Amino acid sequence: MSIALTIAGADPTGGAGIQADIKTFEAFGVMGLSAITALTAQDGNAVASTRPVSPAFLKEQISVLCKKFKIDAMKIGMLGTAKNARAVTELIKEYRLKNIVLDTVLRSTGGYPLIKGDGIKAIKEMLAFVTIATPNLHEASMISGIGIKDTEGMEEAAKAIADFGPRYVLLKGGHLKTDPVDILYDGKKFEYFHGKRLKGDAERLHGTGCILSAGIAAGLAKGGSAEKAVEGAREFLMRVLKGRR
Ligand code: PXL
Repeated sequence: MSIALTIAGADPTGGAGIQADIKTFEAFGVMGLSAITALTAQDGNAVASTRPVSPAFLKEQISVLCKKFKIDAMKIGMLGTAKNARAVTELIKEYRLKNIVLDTVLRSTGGYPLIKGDGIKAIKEMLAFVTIATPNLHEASMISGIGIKDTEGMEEAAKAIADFGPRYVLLKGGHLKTDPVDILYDGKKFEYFHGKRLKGDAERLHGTGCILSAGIAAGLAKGGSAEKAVEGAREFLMRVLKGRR
């Protein structure tokens, strides 16, 4: 059985974070390991507060797992603090970890910050070591410094983010005013994944980024290409959303 590790925050509602990632790994038939970056108190609509763990303890959780298991792929989500992000980057180098999906989480849908300190700088430093970064429009703007209104802006921002070193950038256009489209950039060409506008409140859409990035990591763990992993994760996410009210 392939093994995937999620490094992310805990969501008591189970809709996002570690809990959503483990459920996703299971659905893909991949064994799921987890290292918790932070606890959150939330109700699926709004985050009330967060308690990041220390970088030393986060490193210990990951190191213990790396020594025991052969990790085929990993997903990194909410990091809690810039210090935690730097700790994870150090471990990626130390254990030469591969097949890494970085969901560049900066804040919750409701606007609550999910990384304290200079999170953007720490995430930029991590980008050089990841396989696929999956920013949404807001995160892509913050990382690239480019305001994004349309797919042209998305392509420009994807190129700027690719300059930090990830092998692929999947820029998620779910918040576009037009029909949503995700754009996968491999450093040379763009692949468009068209979707339908999803109806629903924040609660229904809570955790969609987590599920997508975990699904991609599961696809990579099983040995699939980045393109196929993105396709598989998008299909899985659509099925999950259809089952939600
Ligand atoms: O979707 C961003 C996110 C990631 N991780 C955790 C979260 C959230 C949003 O609320 O709670 C743990």
